[in-house]
Amino acid sequence: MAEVGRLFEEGEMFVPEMLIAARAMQAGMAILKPHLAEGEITSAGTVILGTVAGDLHDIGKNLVGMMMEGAGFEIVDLGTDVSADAFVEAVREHKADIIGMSALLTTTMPSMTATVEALTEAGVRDQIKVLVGGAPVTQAFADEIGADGFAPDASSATRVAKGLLGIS
Ligand code: B12
Repeated sequence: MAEVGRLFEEGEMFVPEMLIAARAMQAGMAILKPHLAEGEITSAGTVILGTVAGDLHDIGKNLVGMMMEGAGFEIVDLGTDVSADAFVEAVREHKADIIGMSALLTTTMPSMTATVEALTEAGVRDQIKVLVGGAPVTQAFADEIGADGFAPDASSATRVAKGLLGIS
């Protein structure tokens, strides 16, 4: 999947090919997982993923989840139209390391701001890294709302997530 990500970033592979590769990887993981669980292999970390309130786009988010899973992360996918409260609830319920928020509409980007504020109000902001992405989202916007990271695509999302947790 790392190679697929590299080829995607270089413009040699496209979204459908990435989806096919991710699906093949998931099928392989389903076979390997029970054996990996028996061994000493530990998870890279837990990521809560969701498309923010008011937004139903999930193709990019799902791709991010698949790539991260391929890199060894545990994914808790909250789906689409996820409220700030639901993100806060999930942080409390799962011992997660990262929240990954996706927004595809300029009109739903403020839901990211609201979620970061809700995390702070709930007193859990310090426990978790916030990663944002989606076509209209930029590094400048991520900085503005106090997110810890931004990535423009699924392969760099995995790299940034690892960086946030200090994994090379
Ligand atoms: C497919 C699609 C839909 C589908 C969604 C199906 C689904 N299950 O997702 C449907 C038909 C439902 C839809 C509906 C609407 N859509 Co629409 N849709 C698109 C479309 C064509 C493709 C989006 C997509 O999947 N791209 C492919 C994925 C792989 O790319 P991606 O999402 O950007 O994700 C990558 C990165 O952004 C990043 N990433 C994504 N999430 C995350 C999260 C994290 C944490 C990180 C680190 C990275 C990351 O990594 C991903 C993989 O590399 C875009 C146009 C376009 N060309 O982008 C319009 C688009 C996003 N839609 C648009 C609009 C306006 C709408 C509607 C409002 C239309 C309407 N009037 O009803 C509704 C809104 C519904 C809602 N409330 O959400 C506009 C948004 C305009 C704007 N600036 O806000 C767009 C840009 C079309 C346009 N040019 O007008 N849409």
